[in-house]
Amino acid sequence: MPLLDGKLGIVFGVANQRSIAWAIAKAWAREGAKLAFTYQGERVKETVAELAGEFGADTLILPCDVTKDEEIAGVFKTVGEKFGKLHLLLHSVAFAPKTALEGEFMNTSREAFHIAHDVSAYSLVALSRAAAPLMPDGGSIIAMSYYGAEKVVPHYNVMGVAKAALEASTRYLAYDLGPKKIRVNCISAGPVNTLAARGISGFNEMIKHYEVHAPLKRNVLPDELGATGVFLASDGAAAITGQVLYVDCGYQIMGM
Ligand code: 0WE
Repeated sequence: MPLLDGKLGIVFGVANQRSIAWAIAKAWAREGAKLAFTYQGERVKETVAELAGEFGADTLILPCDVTKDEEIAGVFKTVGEKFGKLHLLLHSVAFAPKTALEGEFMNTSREAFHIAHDVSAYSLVALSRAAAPLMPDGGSIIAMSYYGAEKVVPHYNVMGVAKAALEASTRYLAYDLGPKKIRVNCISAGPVNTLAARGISGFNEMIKHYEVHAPLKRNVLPDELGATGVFLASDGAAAITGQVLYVDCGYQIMGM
């Protein structure tokens, strides 16, 4: 029996085939979940439609800029009408202005700080609040994080601060939603070569650094993040909430 048979889910953050959100969505679908997708901006609409079309021509695909309350309300109104309820939500959305990921953290502008936190952290709070009424049977909410939330990773800068806010938000949401049997967890992934990683100077060096220093001597594969996504969504993780799971080939345990 598939692990997510009959589960209804929504996935935020597919941009293309390499997206972590896509790897987790594929794994969820393979285990029997029925999924809706959102996309950010007309530029990726076509790509998401082509990918999500793999699950049938009737797959729900909705626009959502997570900084717009009306768009979030629209998404959950439509999902309520088409699905009736929801069990799974994946948050795989982050953005900071490019200039804030270069140079010194100290020089982060008020505007860049605001944008990074609005898109990458507050959005989890807004999406969870909107999803909860559609999860009367309980549910599993998963957000993607990164090690830069807890230790300094040069140039990750304001994204590290926003991921720290995301992880803390995960804990407070887990407390609020626990009585409703809704679990909220983060997957802290090692570096993955996605669109979000492209153009980040030194990214290839970071990949090599993990191969040398992570206990498993390699980098995490998208399919492995998919498998962790399935686990956290499944009853195997029924007693796990408010946690940050490191899926990073062990890198996070190292002191040197
Ligand atoms: O969370 C991320 C990246 C998120 C991200 C990426 C971009 C690139 C394009 C957020 N905002 C933007 N804005 C853009 O204009 N990661 C975990 C990947 C990542 O990004 C880094 C990393 C790693 C790892 C940036 C600097 C240093 C390391």
